[in-house]
Amino acid sequence: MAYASILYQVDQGIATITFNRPKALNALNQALLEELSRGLDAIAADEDIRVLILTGAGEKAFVAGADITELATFTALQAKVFSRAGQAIIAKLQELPIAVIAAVNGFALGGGSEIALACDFIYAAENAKFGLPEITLGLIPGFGGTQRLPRLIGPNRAKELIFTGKMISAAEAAQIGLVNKVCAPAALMEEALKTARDIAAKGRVSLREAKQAVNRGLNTDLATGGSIEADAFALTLASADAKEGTAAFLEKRKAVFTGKLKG
Ligand code: CO8
Repeated sequence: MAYASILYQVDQGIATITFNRPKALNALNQALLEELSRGLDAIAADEDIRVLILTGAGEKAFVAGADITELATFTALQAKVFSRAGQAIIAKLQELPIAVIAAVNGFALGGGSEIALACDFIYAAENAKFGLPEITLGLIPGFGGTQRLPRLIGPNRAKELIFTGKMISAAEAAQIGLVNKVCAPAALMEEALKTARDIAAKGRVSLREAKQAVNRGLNTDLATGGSIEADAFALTLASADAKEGTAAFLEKRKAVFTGKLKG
């Protein structure tokens, strides 16, 4: 399957999608979003993939937002279609039953921040910059930023960023809980890969269920969340990986997870 605006690689259960329009700071146009959607479908269909890492080509940007050149030509209806399509693709990213790490290697602005926000967690290079600058264009975030950012960092901090459109550094982003780890630019991918390898060695079923329990629980009350967790716990207990994990502990050996759905 050919891609032009992204690079798609899979190695030992770890997929990497690299946004690849470095001359436009990897800005999101319709063609790139369509390729991202196809890449996510390919990942969802491959049972061997346990982790996805998203990053940007070049040294300057993860994604500098929606492509403003294209955006400026849209009618209101086209903008709505583009926004809904982007939201659907970002929801697909968030709901992948595997771990998704954003390795933010430079500007993550507007739609770029919104993609990073839909990942399970973010590692950032020291030179990374985050922001939702849409208000400086007379717009508002359209790919879920007004919803995911307040859930992650709280409404007051989110409103300050959305109302001012200002950019924050990787260090500030780590301080407010937007970023898990800040790395030297040259070490970013290796740090993301190290964590990806650690996660990829775990059971596929327990990874999927843990992710779903966190994500679904966040959208409900604590009691309902507890019930979601108990169902997911029971399901994992019945899995081949749980049999292997508990047996390996009792036999004092390292578990080898297969991710099998039966047996
Ligand atoms: N779209 C298109 N081209 C871009 C974008 C972009 N978002 N960002 C950068 N570029 C291009 C520049 O035009 C420039 O091209 P050229 O070399 O041909 O002139 C090239 O990339 C390099 O950029 P700069 O020369 O500007 O580089 P600087 O280092 O001086 O500045 C910045 C870097 C600060 C990142 C600056 O480029 C910038 O402010 N970019 C725009 C950031 C922005 O406002 N992003 C938000 C866009 S809106 C959005 O994301 C909404 C998402 C939801 C959409 C909902 C749909 C309706």
